Amino acid sequence: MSRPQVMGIVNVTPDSFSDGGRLASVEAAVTHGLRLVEQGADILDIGGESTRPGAETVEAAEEIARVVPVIEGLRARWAGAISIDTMKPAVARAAVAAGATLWNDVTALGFAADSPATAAALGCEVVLMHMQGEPRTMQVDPQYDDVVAEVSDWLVARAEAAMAAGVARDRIRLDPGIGFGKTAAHNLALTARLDRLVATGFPVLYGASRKRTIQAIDPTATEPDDRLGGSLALALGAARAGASIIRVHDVRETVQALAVQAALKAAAGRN
Ligand code: PMM
Repeated sequence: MSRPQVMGIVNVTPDSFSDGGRLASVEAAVTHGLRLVEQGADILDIGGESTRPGAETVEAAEEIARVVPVIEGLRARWAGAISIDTMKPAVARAAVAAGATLWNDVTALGFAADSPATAAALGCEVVLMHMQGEPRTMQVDPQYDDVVAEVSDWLVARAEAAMAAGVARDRIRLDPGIGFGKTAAHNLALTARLDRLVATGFPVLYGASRKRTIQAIDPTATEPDDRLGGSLALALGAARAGASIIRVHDVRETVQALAVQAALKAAAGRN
């Protein structure tokens, strides 16, 4: 029974450098990634710059120093798909040279003028994500007339721009960007009507793991760690709508929930 692919999140950001220095944090990130693979992750997403609301930006050289040793460490021990979560072409180039196979760009190849040409030259898979505004200020007052149509139309236009620059159609995945310049109502509408994005024909990536939208529904879930139940509910909804990749922190629980949903669907089909 088919289920969406599960992308496990491996963050390599400064808080993980607090003690032991960079080498210890590289080892910790590689160990964490391999644990996610054991738990059933199909793809590992390596990120060296936080894109959380209010986050500050990082220089390319620093980002490369954070992510490349982790990608090399994983590549030496695992043959599966490795994704680099970056908006910078220089970081994407270094990551692909180290063994990454997918460029996950929250700016949909819009951050740098040479992003689309870089993606074309690298020939890797590319995730084009929708964001309104930029991480530092995107949650101030997001506005849409019809969020579902606007996000879908914008992403298809970005896909066309990428193809015009030479990116092959079958390399492109689209992502509505849950939490990126959106209210909780916007995020719920995008999730409930994810079928609309799936209908574009591009594989869809969906990521709502531990995000604040869950707290808007359950006000007691003030910490990211409190949001597992909501994360699973959103992942299952996205899978039912036809998402191809689900990006999560809690791989084991998500793989299990998706497997149970797929088994229920199969059982319903037999009766
Ligand atoms: N969310 C975050 C970071 N990168 N990439 C994609 N494609 N889609 C997302 O929804 C996404 C992303 C922020 O979440 P985190 O800080 O919990 O990783």
